[in-house]
Amino acid sequence: MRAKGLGKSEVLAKLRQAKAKDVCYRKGKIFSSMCTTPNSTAKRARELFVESNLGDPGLFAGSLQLEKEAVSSLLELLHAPATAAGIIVSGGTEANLLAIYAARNAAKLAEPELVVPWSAHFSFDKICDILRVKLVKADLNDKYTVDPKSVEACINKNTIAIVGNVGSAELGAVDNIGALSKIAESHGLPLHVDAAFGGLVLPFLRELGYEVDDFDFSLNGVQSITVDPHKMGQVPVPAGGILFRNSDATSCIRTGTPYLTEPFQCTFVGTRPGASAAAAWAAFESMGREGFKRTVKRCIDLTAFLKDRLEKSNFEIIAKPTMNIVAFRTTNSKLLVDQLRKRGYFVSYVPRLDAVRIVLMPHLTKRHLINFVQVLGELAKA
Ligand code: 0PR
Repeated sequence: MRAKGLGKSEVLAKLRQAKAKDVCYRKGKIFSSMCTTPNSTAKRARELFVESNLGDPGLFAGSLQLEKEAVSSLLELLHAPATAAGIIVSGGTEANLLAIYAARNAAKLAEPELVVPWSAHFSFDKICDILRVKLVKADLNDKYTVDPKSVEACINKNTIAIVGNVGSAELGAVDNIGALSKIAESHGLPLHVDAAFGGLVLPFLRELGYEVDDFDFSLNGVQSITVDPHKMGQVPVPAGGILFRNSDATSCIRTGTPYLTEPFQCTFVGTRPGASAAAAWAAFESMGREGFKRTVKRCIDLTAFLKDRLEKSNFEIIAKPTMNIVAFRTTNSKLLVDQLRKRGYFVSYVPRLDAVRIVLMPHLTKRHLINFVQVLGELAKA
């Protein structure tokens, strides 16, 4: 650290220099991220609540109120009963961690196992390592959704919970949560739904008239849901969400905090930003269902446009997109991703599918896609 501090303007100049090296969503070259340009009101909320620490909520009653209200909006959207509860956390990883932590502690088994789809997000690898739970991966069918028969075959006396995807990270694939819910109920197991991405897409797709099967608390086996405001909620990072059907579930993940303003915490982290809750609240209030519907429609229309262009260029689409993620294959997908990167484009290479993944987030426009497809065409010819 320097001995004598710099003036504010010098510090800001250095910050601007560093910021100039970051890629900006608005430039329309980030096709690999599930995050996006934040909602402007949510950004302002973040600034206003920058001091707030919900790790010690007795000091920040206003922030706590906003967290409760933001959680209520998510619970209502996902058809939770009155017994439900939730927390705004740091992201999908912490949300999934808390769900599995609660399931593991409730089950009290010596050799716990968790059944997840083969397509589960890599956060479950971390979670099972931390919690010392054996990770068991169920097979997928030809639509890249989990095969319920395989899930059932993976269940044994050590199983603590099963997980379903509502928007797999790689393809946006939606598992048959109805079938998983029945399996969970028949085995007396909790079903955790990872809707980190899809939880703020599917409810609006349904309102737009798309056929969407039940995937949330309307199914009795669903005991917890991850749904992240910092993905399709357009809330600044970090803002994740974990929802429990029954607030009793949080009693399994309580840690005593004897000298703080509240007697216990249920989160993995201690000090945590009230600004995340305030920003989520502000995004939900300022966009409302209408705003979300508009955003989702735009992203879905962009997805259909891109899929059509990719097909016309003879790329192999991996699975019919269910939401705003499309993946395709070409003779050398990895090389294509590297070449795009040299042209300033960020797309994901998914090794286990040997595919290129594109996430159509709200920061993208049709003009960006037209430019992108043109570059793809040039690379294909070269
Ligand atoms: N569950 C699902 C289904 C996810 O897609 C993700 C992250 C998580 C859980 C974990 O969430 P957090 O990263 O919030 O803890 N999905 C993105 C991915 O892995 C995360 C991401 C976002 C990656 C922006 C890159 C990026 O630029 O693709």
